[in-house]
Amino acid sequence: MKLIAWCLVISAAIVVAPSCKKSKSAAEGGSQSGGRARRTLVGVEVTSLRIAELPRYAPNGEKWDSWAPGAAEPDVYVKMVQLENPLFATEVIEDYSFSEPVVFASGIPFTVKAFTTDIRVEVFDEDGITADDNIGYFTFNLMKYEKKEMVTLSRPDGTLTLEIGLRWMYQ
Ligand SMILES: [Ca+2]
Ligand SMILES: [Ca+2]
Repeated sequence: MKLIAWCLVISAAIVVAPSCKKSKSAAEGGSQSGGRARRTLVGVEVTSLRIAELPRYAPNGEKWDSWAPGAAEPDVYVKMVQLENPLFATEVIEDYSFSEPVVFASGIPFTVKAFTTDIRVEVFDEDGITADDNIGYFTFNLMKYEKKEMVTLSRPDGTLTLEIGLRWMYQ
């Protein structure tokens, strides 16, 4: 009985061995032919830009344009800067009413090519006569958000929140 059992094991091993070898070489071949270069990130498209929260009052407690009777609300725009070079600027939304989020459309979408470089995003109230009021800013790096569709930048106290929609472009 023992001898027969061994024979069975050996013959099974002979049957299995070539098939093992075959499947292994097939797997190797598969990894070679399927070894296309990994997709490389070539750019990040900003697909949307909006301000969900904006402080109603300047640091002095007054409205942003308290000097302008009848038009005391801010004239909002956003600038993006990389290494002190302008990357993008939105249109100005005049006398923002605070009734709904600020949604920018002009020039959007646009592509960020230097996506590993920090971006400073600044929110302003345009004034014209005097220097524009800097409402607030954030510095961030896109690579911290890789593959995410939205970056939300928010002050700890929640008074200023920016939402930036993203599309990741691979080649
Ligand atoms: Ca102002
Ligand atoms: Ca203004």
